[in-house]
Amino acid sequence: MGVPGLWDHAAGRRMVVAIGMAAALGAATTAMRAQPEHTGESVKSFEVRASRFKFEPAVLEVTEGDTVVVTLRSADTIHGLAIKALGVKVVIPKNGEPVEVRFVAGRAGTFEIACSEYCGSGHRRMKGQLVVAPPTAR
Ligand SMILES: [Cu+2]
Repeated sequence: MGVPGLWDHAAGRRMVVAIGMAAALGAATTAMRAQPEHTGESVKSFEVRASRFKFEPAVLEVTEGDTVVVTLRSADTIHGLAIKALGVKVVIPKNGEPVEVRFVAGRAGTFEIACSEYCGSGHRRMKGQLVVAPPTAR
């Protein structure tokens, strides 16, 4: 059933695009009326544990426009969290003290999270991802 499956998938994609356009039109109309936005923008909070040589969880999923609050703790030494594409950078102290970083996920895409403090032999592979989905109609 490979071919019908593909067709179904294509139809699904077209549906998603149509919904997206309807949402964009809706947003424009809303803006003209100076009503509050209904794009689902919200605060997304995460607790991330940093240790040699990983972030847990490694993948953070949010929606464009969300305010992202990440509380970071190190399980061992000094680490850092940097999302270069979004200008985010914070040092995570080694004593397990929580540090909070807050930013707005201003654009959709997949952005690399890297450790910004040299923490040992695996420092370069200490990576994560911030996945910012485009806004959807709700
Ligand atoms: Cu590190």
